[in-house]
Amino acid sequence: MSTLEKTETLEATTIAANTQISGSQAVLEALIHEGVDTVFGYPGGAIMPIYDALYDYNDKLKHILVRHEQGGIHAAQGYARTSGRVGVAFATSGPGATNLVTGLADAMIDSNPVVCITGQVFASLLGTDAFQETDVINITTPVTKWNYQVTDATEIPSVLAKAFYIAKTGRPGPVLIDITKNAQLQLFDYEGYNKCNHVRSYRPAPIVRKEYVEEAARIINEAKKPFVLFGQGIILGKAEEEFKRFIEKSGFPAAATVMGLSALPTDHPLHVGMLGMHGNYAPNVMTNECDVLIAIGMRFDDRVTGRLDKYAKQAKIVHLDIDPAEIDKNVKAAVPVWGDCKETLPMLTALLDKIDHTAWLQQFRELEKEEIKEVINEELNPTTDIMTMGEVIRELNELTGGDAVIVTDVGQHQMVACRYAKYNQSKSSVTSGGLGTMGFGLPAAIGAWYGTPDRDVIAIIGDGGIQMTIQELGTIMQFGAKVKILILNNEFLGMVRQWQQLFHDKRYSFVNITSPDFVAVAKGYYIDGNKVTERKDLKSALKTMLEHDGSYLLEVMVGKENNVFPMVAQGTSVSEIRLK
Ligand SMILES: Cc1ncc(C[n+]2csc(CCOP(=O)(O)OP(=O)(O)O)c2C)c(N)n1
Repeated sequence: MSTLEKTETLEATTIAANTQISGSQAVLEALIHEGVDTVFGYPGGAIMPIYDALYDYNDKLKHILVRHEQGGIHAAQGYARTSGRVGVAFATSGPGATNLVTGLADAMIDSNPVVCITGQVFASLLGTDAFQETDVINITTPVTKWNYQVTDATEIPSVLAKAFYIAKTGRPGPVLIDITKNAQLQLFDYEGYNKCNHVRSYRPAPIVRKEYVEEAARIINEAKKPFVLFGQGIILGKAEEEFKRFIEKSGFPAAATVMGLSALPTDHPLHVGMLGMHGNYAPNVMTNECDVLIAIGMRFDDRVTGRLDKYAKQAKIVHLDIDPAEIDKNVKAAVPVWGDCKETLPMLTALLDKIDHTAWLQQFRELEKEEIKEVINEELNPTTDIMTMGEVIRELNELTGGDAVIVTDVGQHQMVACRYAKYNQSKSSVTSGGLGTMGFGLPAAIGAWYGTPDRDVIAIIGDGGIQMTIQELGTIMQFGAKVKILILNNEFLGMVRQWQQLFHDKRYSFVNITSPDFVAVAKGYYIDGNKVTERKDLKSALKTMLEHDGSYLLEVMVGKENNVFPMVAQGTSVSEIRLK
């Protein structure tokens, strides 16, 4: 559609300026102007005027009624992650609003652009402990990029414009707008909607300092052993192509953080694996061998750095990030390249000398062989009858060819999926990286599917995590999201059990978790499913799941006490990574 056609359509579907409308209508008008097509939400007393107005927007806005507000915000996050657009969630005041908090914290730490709209009690009742009154602004201040309470409808258009602008620009993040009921009901003279493109004292895209780029290029050009670490910043900056050109010019080995997965196709010859606690052997070891560490759009999370005082001490660090707060936060940079990597990467690439780093890359490949021999072979092609999570992912790769969106929950299955899943294209990995929120997987997969309904979306979830938000099967049932749910059941809270085994003398304290008949539960929601207990049935069961036209739940029984290796034990250095 051309810009002209788009504008005409927008004019035809939105309310003209100089009309009297309610605050609630103004909210929905703002969403239409911002290009929102899907909202995940749950109604209640304090947001009823907005839901009443929504009744007339049925043809313009899809509203997905989730089964819990946490599900709503995780779905909005999943939507944002696969679509690259802002996810939107509605909730009522009080318990509705507080149910958003985990998702806000998750979106904050993982930089997801999300706008939440909560209803609030009448302004006249604020501070009186009114029914379902909660101070959501104070509760959510540390877990939002911005929040604001509206008590007068005339503010709604400009506040929502600002909300969308702040959520999606710079380092993206969640915004919460709390709207009192009187403001939702209030009629006012609507002056039309103007998108926001500037907020005083907020600099989303810094002016890039050329001298820093030049200094970074000088250091990189002198490097004998350069190593690139890439994070989600590449995806958020829509800089996948710029990144590829950057590493390909001189052949830099590059490793992904969990959040950076899929920014570069997994089988790219310069992709040397995943960083972090359960990442690959070579990138962890080589972090302490390289002479220049080029970190792009990543934040040196403790799961990536391991023991900080032994982290890459020999290397000069070049850190490219859009958020100045990340520079020098955990790891001191020799050169900070503050800016949008879509802009800084081409500047840097232009200054690179063409240097052959094949021999250096080969060192990564040698270490990789060790990991294959010690860990990967047995995980992907086990020699016992007990099924492994790794072989399930291998089979899945073979069937999808790496084209699916892989959403995970949190735990061993997450680390195994992140280690072994293949990704051919960007925005294909959706996981709770920073907060590690169990219960994220199922609702995030629903949102991920709405964000990209033409792709296969596979939610890989543990038997523990699925039970945290299993109610969202109801959302799938009602709205028909085509999500494939793959439960890897080890009959334990596996990741905690692994730690208890390795670091607490195998004192298994409350990690034994029993499960319902998941397939029967799914069938109760009219979702088809199957359970696999033997290897001989695995491939055909996965095939049936993928070929099924609609949502599907497949439970696979895997080894109860299998561990995820390699592992950088907490408090140790990345180069002390254990293979067993
Ligand atoms: C909301 C929440 N509570 C607790 C934890 C701590 N935790 C991390 S992994 C894990 C076990 C997950 O078990 P399961 O879902 O069965 O997955 P598995 O590790 O077995 O693959 C727990 C309890 C968490 N990450 N999130």
